[in-house]
Amino acid sequence: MLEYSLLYPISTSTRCAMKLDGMWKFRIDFDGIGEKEGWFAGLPGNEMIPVPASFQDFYTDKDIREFTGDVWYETDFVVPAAMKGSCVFLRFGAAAHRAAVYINGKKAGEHEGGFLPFLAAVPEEAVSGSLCKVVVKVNNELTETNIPCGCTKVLKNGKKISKPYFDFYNYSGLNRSVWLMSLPKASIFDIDLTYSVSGCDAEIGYSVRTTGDGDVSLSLFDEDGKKVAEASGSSGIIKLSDAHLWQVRDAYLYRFSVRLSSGDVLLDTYDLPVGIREVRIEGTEILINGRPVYFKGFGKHEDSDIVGRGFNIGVMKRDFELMKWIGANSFRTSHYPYDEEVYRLADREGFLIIDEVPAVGLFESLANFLDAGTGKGARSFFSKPTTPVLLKAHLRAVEEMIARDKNHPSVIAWSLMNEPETSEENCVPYFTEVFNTARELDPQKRPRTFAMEVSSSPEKCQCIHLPDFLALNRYYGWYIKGGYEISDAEIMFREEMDKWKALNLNKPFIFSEYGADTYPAEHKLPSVMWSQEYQNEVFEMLHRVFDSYDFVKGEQAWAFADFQTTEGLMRVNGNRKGIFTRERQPKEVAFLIKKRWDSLPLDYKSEKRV
Ligand code: GCB
Repeated sequence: MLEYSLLYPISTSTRCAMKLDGMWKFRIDFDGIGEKEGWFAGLPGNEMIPVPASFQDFYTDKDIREFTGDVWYETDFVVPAAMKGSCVFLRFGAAAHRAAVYINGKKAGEHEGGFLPFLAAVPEEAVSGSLCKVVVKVNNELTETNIPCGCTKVLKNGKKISKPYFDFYNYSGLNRSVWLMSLPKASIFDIDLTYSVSGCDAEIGYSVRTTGDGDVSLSLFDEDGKKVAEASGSSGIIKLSDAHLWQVRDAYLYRFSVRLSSGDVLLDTYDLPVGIREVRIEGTEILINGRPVYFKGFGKHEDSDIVGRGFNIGVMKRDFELMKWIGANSFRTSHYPYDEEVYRLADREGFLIIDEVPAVGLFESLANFLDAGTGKGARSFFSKPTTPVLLKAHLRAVEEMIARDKNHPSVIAWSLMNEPETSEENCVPYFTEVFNTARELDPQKRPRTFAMEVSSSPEKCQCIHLPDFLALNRYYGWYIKGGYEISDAEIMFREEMDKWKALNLNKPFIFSEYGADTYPAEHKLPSVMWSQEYQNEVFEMLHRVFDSYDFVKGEQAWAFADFQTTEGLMRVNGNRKGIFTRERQPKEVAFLIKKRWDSLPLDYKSEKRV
């Protein structure tokens, strides 16, 4: 159980939440002297930087952009009188990859893992209305004992460099909002919800965990603000006849309002948007409210110009508009859980999310993604002396992700790893523990999966039995037999699919990645690799294969938009497999995909089609 509540920060009559976003003081610890010189009590200099944002792309100096080590942030705040008598916290949406928080010079919290929130308690003496100082030391070094995996190298000139085992730039810093928030001494700590839907009738199972004594009661309001149900007790079942269900791209959100009281005194109250929907897998079908769904969408990144992986609310809005335009209904939060705003908007818009924990780079190779298409053998990642430490960090991230995201109707599955090494038996205990933990922690017992690279083949993968549906990342026509050899790529792809079919797993498959790098300015007749025309050919070929296998129940193209990566021979200022450019404009292939997705019914290929 987590030591603090990860309920999204909101203000109600009993709790306050305010953002501390804006310009913070900033200092890069080039010489590793910050600790010794007591920077935790206040930073030297006057350099300022926006929060939330990655620090890398603001500066013109490459030594800053590539800096690997500690960077320090500082701001002042005052605890408002309204928070007096409450427990006061700072809540960090994310600090990549590890952080230590100091309030008025004293350590107030620390956290490892760069994509999930954590809280630091504001000490009581600071809650007096006087000016407080928060200093945060953020470290961005990659290791094999935390996720995402990578390492740090030292150049001959003594400077450090990050070597990710994954294909996205190691953007870091305070990438998400920082909140000052207060909770009453007796408060609502966590809420679990489960749904069972039968026709128009629904049962909502609830369980509310509190700190301190008090009685729990709750009300359910519809979108018009009308109360449709009430209940009391910390757990129970609400029955709703004629429920308005949350459907794919047709969302409906009730307001679930929880109260904790002692007699007539209201101790705490919390409101949660709730979408009533049931997720089930039956044979090769993925069912939402009993209806088969074919997934259309993307693997994405949180990545944009200037702010890097910093949350950018405007870019988020544009991304949702583009996904609606192209006819998508889903996405995977590759390769880490995204900002909470993304899930809130997906709840509102009716998108399905496969929520991915940041377990990427679990592969004995300095660039896992380069092996992703080649099937190149690799030594196991899961029998090193450091494996138990890695597993602990991985399980903690699973716990934090599920605690944070379990109540979003949009979240319909967990992706527990991206492209791990699976061909040696010693990965099985590791995987089993991760899969079991997710099942145990999720009150809704949502489907679990992991994204499989090509060496996780029908013959070699040792973990096929674990996922509830299979998610394949495949690059036929790009890493495998690209260009004029594309006809061989199609044959090889079909051979692989025939082998999956022969296994008769009776589970749904989705393609969680496929695509081709394309430079938007490049046109060529006849096509060559990297041209717009070639990206179209690859997608036409892949679509033909997807359409030939009924157990394929979805396609999520790689990637939604071009994104920044570590520089190298394989990347032209980033990964160019975007269907949209990094500026969020369509490449040619976007029109081809739109035509297809607009025409595919939601229950495409379902045996239950009427
Ligand atoms: C993959 C990885 C993804 C890469 C992609 C590529 O398999 O999961 O992170 O960006 O391949 O483009 O190589």
